[in-house]
Amino acid sequence: MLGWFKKKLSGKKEEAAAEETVETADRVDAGEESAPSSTPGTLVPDEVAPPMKEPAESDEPAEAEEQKKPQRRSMFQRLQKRLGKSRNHFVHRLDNLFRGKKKIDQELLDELEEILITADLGVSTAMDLLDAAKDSVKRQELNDPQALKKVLRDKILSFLQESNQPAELVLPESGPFVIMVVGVNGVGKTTSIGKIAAKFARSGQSVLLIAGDTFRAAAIDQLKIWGERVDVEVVAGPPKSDPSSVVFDGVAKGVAKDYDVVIIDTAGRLHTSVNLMEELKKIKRVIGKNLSTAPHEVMLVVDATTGQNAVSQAKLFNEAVGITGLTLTKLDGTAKGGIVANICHELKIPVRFIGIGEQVDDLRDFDPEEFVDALFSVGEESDSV
Ligand SMILES: Nc1nc2c(ncn2[C@@H]2O[C@H](COP(=O)(O)OP(=O)(O)O)[C@@H](O)[C@H]2O)c(=O)[nH]1
Ligand SMILES: [Mg+2]
Repeated sequence: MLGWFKKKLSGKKEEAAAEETVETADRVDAGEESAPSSTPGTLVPDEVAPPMKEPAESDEPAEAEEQKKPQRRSMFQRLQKRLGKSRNHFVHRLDNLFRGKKKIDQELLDELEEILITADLGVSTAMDLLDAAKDSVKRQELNDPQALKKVLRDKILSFLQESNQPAELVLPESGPFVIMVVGVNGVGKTTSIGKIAAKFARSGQSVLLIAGDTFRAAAIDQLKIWGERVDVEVVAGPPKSDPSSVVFDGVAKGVAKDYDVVIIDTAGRLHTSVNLMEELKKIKRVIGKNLSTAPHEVMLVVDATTGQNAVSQAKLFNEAVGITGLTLTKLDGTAKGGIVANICHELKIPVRFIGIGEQVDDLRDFDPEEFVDALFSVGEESDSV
């Protein structure tokens, strides 16, 4: 686990929030399991919760350990299910390749190469994986094709882990934690902001949202609707107003009223537009005027269904505003789950969250191990069905 904002949680909010609200969020698990559960070190608990305004039912707090397991398991299965398409596409093809094969020969390696290259891992990541597989074979570690699957799993995991850095490294000593959210239109910025706000709010943090996407009235309204839904405040200006001045006012309010977390939505016209990048740079500078250390996180949201395009977006936004964390959305609707490995391997930017649906609880803390397990166990599950 990334332990997102652990430090902040263990600070002033410790008593009020840490124990009680982590439990609150966890124990109301959309009816799948009623067991209380919490993930140590995670401020933004990743368990399913009901619609925000519903009061949490009381619960016995701490027979947790035993009861956690089934709940974790159900969360894992949910992730597994949502990643279904990716699993079918990639891991399933691996399973088909390995099934019935007794030895690793050139033909198998050629087919493996084709699967990896077409799995949206990107050519260089696919080649690195293939090299790892060939190396293991050469070193006589392997003779059984199934063992090759494990080599691939472990290598993908190492790609995901190498970019994994806790966000608490950049947490401010005092004042709000400011997240600037960027990304092209339609990737899921506003939706993800709503979901992230819900996570913080459930953890007892005060959250302020800023509607920095001022180009369309609908974009402002959409953020306001999320604000109401998850019960957090939204600062917005009139449509077409200067985004920098809305952001300036919003951050000023966040500092003056001592919010814990401030999340800024921005416009996302095509990344090929020079103006957008210039505008984002300006917004970033303006954020720092009221709080010199901010933004503490520049989060890029990318849509996993766009495959390699997500990687080129990440490169462009990174050059313009310096991306410190990623949210990868729509992993529920794509066979391109391999893109996660590619992004981590090529860009070395940590993935903070993954979106696996449109609802408020469809955003998960990204956990490399859990992700790889969900991806790779898909094949196993479909075998047994
Ligand atoms: N299936 C799915 N849809 C998502 C996810 N995240 C966002 N969306 C949908 O993507 C569409 C665009 O989202 P929006 O937040 O408006 O994107 P923005 O233009 O970047 O702010 C909306 O219909 C969202 O409901 C996700 O993880 N899975
Ligand atoms: Mg939006």
